[in-house]
Amino acid sequence: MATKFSKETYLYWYELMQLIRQFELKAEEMYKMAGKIRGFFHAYVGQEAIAAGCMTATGANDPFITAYRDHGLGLAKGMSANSCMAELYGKATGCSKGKGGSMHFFSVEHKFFGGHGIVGAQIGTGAGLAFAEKYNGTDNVVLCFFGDGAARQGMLHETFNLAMLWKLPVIFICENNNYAMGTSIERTSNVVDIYKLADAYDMPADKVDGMVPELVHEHVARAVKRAREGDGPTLLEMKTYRYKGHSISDPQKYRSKEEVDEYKDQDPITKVRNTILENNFGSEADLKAIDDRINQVVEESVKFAEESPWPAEDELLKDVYMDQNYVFEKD
Ligand SMILES: Cc1ncc(C[n+]2csc(CCOP(=O)(O)OP(=O)(O)O)c2C)c(N)n1
Repeated sequence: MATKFSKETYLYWYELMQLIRQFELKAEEMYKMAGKIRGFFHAYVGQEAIAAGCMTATGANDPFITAYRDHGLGLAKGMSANSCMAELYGKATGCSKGKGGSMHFFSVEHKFFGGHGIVGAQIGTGAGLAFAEKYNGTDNVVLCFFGDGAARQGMLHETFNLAMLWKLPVIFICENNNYAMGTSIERTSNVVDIYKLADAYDMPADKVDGMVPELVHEHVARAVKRAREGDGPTLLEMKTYRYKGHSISDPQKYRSKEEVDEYKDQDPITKVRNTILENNFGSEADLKAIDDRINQVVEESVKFAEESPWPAEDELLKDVYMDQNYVFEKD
């Protein structure tokens, strides 16, 4: 069967998705079994096809911004596994100097603008990044990711309105994994097709199978073209699923094992792997070589994190925003 995408694209997708998956599984192990990582931890496992398709449809200069489920997109943008694992460990060599942790990956160099803990806040900030790109006369397009839960925040509506009015170069990507913590999408609104929210602002929108990197790429590429041509934003609702709980401490009583298995049957890594083999884009041995390489990168990141120093004491208040005229401050 002929494919629309090249051998190189499939091999890139496979390697990136494996990197994200193996990084997350290793980090979870270091959290749960070894007790090396503390605090919040939200895994991207299951959602990798979105990162893969978005990467091949954009360029290195196109900024990404997301919520706290940020490990996968940070790695996709090219942040090193070392700097990401060290951040989870809270070490000085982490991408946020060990002071952000899981929810606050950040790298200006890689155009990855976080990592945000306030649900929906990054929707407005993402439009702000797009405003800056337009103001500076670049042709960069911002990819602004948020969950189905965040779609219920008022911030989305104010942002959609201004982004359309000002034709900002931004693509709003709702990673609809069906749950906001333990609350299913049906329990949050009568409108369960999130892409329809764009109608109120005349914003082009579409629903995409987020388990299929080919479809993610095609839709994002189309939206990127529109944005680069000055035609403004697009909303893409990507239907996906997280195999793990909302966070590492989620007992997952709100869903059945059968439901999780249903999505695991559509696993994008397995599907891309099969496409590579069926089209002779690579052999079993080639794929094993990729798996081994990823394994080495991830193991090395653990070693790097373990051997890295803790942040120095004088780092404690550096880069921390403090309002000097804080009204409630007592002296
Ligand atoms: C403003 C705000 N309200 C509530 C929370 C608590 N909270 C953290 S994650 C979350 C669920 C968000 O779900 P969704 O946007 O679908 O993202 P997902 O976790 O599925 O990626 C909530 C309510 C928060 N962090 N910020």
